[in-house]
Amino acid sequence: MNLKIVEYPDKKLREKSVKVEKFDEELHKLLDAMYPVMINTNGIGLAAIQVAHAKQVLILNIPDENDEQSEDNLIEMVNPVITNETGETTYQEGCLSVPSFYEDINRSEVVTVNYQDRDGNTKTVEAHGLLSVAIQHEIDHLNGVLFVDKLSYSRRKKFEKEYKKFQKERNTTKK
Ligand code: Y12
Ligand code: CO
Repeated sequence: MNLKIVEYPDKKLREKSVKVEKFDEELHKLLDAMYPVMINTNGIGLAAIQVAHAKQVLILNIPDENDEQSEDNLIEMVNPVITNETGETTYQEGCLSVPSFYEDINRSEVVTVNYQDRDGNTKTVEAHGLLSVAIQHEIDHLNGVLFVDKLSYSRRKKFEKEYKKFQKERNTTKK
């Protein structure tokens, strides 16, 4: 499966992802193909819509205390739903679909998430810290929401201007 990251402002990123009903080989192939895309681009989280598949699927691989990513810590979530959220936190977020931009975003501090694994088994996790923030960021993707949508009017304006400049510069330096 050849997957390519969809980048802002592509309208595909605004699609609402559909609930997964079949936990079959096609789902497994998608999950397997998403992992190298995320790792090879230094990502810690990736939703299926970011590789043009509108399914309620996301993967996360949070670096350990030595700042290393291990496949042992890979979390695959299918049909995730936040069932409880408490507190507030601010984290500087980035997104593989919005390359080169990092912004402080306010989120819930702790979230409880119900989801299914690749075989359809039901799981629950209570997430804190970066895992909590990354889960909220990725679940937003399943609803067509991007972290830049959460910026104030003035920060969003500034972002749009800088992003256009970034895209232009990248296109002129492309071989
Ligand atoms: C805070 C909240 C949520 C997340 C999870 C999703 N974001 C990422 O995994 C972002 C990765 C990222 C990687 C980049 O590096 C490359 O593309 C090589 C990057 O830099 C550039 O685009 C130049 C930007 C974002 C994470 C944190
Ligand atoms: Co993202």
